[in-house]
Amino acid sequence: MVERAIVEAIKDEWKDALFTSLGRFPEAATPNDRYLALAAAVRRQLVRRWVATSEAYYKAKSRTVCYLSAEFLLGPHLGSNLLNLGLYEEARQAMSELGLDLEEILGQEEEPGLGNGGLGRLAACYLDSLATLAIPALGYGIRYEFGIFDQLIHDGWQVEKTDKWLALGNPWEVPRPEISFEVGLGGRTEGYQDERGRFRVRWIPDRVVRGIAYDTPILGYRNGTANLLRLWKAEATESFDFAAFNLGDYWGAVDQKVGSENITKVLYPNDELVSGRRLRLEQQHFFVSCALQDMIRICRAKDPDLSTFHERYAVQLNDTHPSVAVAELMRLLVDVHDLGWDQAWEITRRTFAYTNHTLLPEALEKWPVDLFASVLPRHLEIVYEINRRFLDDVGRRYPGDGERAARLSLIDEASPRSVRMAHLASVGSHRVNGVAALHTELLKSEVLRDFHQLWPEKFVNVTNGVTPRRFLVLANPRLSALVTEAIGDGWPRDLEELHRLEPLASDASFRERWRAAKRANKQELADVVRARAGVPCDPDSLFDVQVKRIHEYKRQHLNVLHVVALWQRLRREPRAEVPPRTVIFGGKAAPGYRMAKLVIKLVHAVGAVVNADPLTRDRLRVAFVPDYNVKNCMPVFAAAELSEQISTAGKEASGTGNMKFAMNGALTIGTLDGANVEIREAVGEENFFLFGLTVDEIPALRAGGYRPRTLYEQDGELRAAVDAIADGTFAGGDRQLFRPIVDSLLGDDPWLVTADFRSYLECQARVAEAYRDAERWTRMSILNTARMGRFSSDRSIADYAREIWHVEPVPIDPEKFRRR
Ligand code: F58
Repeated sequence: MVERAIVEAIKDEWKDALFTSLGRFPEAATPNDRYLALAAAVRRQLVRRWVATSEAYYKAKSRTVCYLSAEFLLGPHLGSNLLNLGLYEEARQAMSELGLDLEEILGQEEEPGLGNGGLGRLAACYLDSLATLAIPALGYGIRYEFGIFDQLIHDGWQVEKTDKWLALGNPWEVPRPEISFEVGLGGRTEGYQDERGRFRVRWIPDRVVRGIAYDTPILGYRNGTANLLRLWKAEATESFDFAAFNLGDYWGAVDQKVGSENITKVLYPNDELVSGRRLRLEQQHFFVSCALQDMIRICRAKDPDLSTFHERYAVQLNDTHPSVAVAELMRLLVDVHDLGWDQAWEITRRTFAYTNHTLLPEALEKWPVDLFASVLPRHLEIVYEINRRFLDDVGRRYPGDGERAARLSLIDEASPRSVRMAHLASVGSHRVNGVAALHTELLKSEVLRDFHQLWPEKFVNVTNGVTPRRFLVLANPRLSALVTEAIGDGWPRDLEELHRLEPLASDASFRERWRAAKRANKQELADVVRARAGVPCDPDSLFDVQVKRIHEYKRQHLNVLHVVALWQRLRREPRAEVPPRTVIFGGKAAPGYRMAKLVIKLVHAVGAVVNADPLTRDRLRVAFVPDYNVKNCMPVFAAAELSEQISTAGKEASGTGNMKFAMNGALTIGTLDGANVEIREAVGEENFFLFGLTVDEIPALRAGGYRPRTLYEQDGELRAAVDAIADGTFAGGDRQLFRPIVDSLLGDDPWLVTADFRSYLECQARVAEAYRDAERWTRMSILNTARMGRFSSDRSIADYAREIWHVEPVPIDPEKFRRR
């Protein structure tokens, strides 16, 4: 039911904004003006909640969660703000009465792509849930001028284009030039005696940059809460260095300004590879220092005494990227605010908690000591002092065990010596968590084993979750409407209510409607695929989807091998009873990751041949949808029927795409990896397609002298598929192009693609068999959605709040934010 008065108000506010803030009359408005005008109307409602929330938090004196993350992959704001305000339908109506189309206006928004993938998107889901659970919280991060690159495809190859998300203005942020802090870089330290005769250290940086706060309100779901995401932009302390300017060195003067602003220019586009770049360390220190100085400012505004800092703040480190915070808080407390080391250390440890997101060794951050010293000389001294005290404790616990001490040390002594950021984060935090049950177990038994032996009580698991508001309500309006009709409208805030759909899985007419919703979604995606990938596809075929960053451990190439094998089988056995399939890929490759880029090329190359084959084109299609991002993923989750979660066991920390698919009623084909394990438990093993080696089986395989070539020789289908890739079938006869992929499959096979091929192929056959029975498939699909309630990020945040942060909600009085 749309409320008439609200529709009128939105229309008035839209016209008013168009006129007063944009200086346009409706007929002259560009698409961007129309979007900005609606955003302005929505913003008024947002601000009302924002003020009510700040006031409530100010009075409540409750503990505040600070989520420190180098990435927040937010996605477009307008749609989710309308949804959270409960104004979506009213806005649609208002726009339509103005002769405009809401969906078109929503499409105009450039998303803030301030993250690479799962980790950044998780941070965004957590902000959504923190606000929805009315938990006082601030997100702190970096306002990158250029976010994750846009992906273009030229001749099957990825080409990167800079993401100019700010070019047309950003109506959601509020610059706060009065909230700004200086951040030092480089230079040296010196000792001195303070007025009380104590030895102190001061840092004399050789560069100082200024961080300016930019605030974006983050709404809770229809509860009046608006928390804050505070992103920092780097500026020069003085626009011009006047000394240099006056000496006639104009370039020198401007250079310094440009150098400072570079710090927040661009997001590093690597997903799992960490490269030790100076600018990246500067970025990390920059935002962390601004955030901590900001917390101290707020804390001291009420009470100059910092001894209860940890009672006022719970600071979560989203991976090690912000972990220099451990040293920076020590520096601020000891050097600047004059606390003793022991007291400062107690506060620091009780403030921080650390989330690990990876098991891949190449993704564990380590900074060469020389580089660290040249950017953060004082912090290095502090790290050494933390380490000295820590290793003393270790020595007392394990006398004479030098090897253990070397393994635990914050410093890796292997050349070049480096600072192990995961160790700094673990020592400086009171809790360390993994992001899925299996991942946490592997952290305890492998990556952080020695720390777990030292402090078993420090380790907890918090399985990831995703926000159902964006990934179900907004992404899949058809299914959402059906669910609401069946079980009422409480489920977006309490996703466990989806369980009430279970009995409906055996209701034939409900199944029929469920299928109809999915079918309409598939038609919509088919249109997108045709428009954006140039591939027509049959909406009645099985939509088999793998979208995520392109990475060898995620094994898109295993999926491609199946496509090739299926194609060859269809050619061999034209009468084979297998349902038609459309295999859809999407995802970005890190610009420097050659293998990943080659996999993208391979998908296109196989697609070009398969889609053109008159013998098979009605039964198999392959498409790569370019520029996968938060905006583009929505129709994909809504339409998918089969979700590919096929990483090598033990490599995917959790995965969150797996959750988005299953919530939307896709069935998963997956390995026992990351959160797949828990998803399978939740939805029931009979509703999940499992294949592949398990974490426990892999060492035995390797120890037994695993030879991929033997499998290749013995398995005819594997051989034929690999041969086709090798012999130029998909490369116009070129045998060199895909050689690196073939060599990897038959050489070391580091990701066990060859090893898992047979099991995957058989599992895909079971998928095909199940799909032929539409009623059975639909039943499984409904049960998947019904049982995914625990993968809401609301549950994850409730876990963090209870087990790690010890924070309580501060709900907002509805009287304070009602319209008008
Ligand atoms: C991802 N990590 C994990 N890292 O791979 C995924 O399993 C998990 O579900 C997700 O985190 C959330 O916990 C990830 O996305 C990055 O993108 C980093 C960016 C900065 C450089 C290092 C990797």
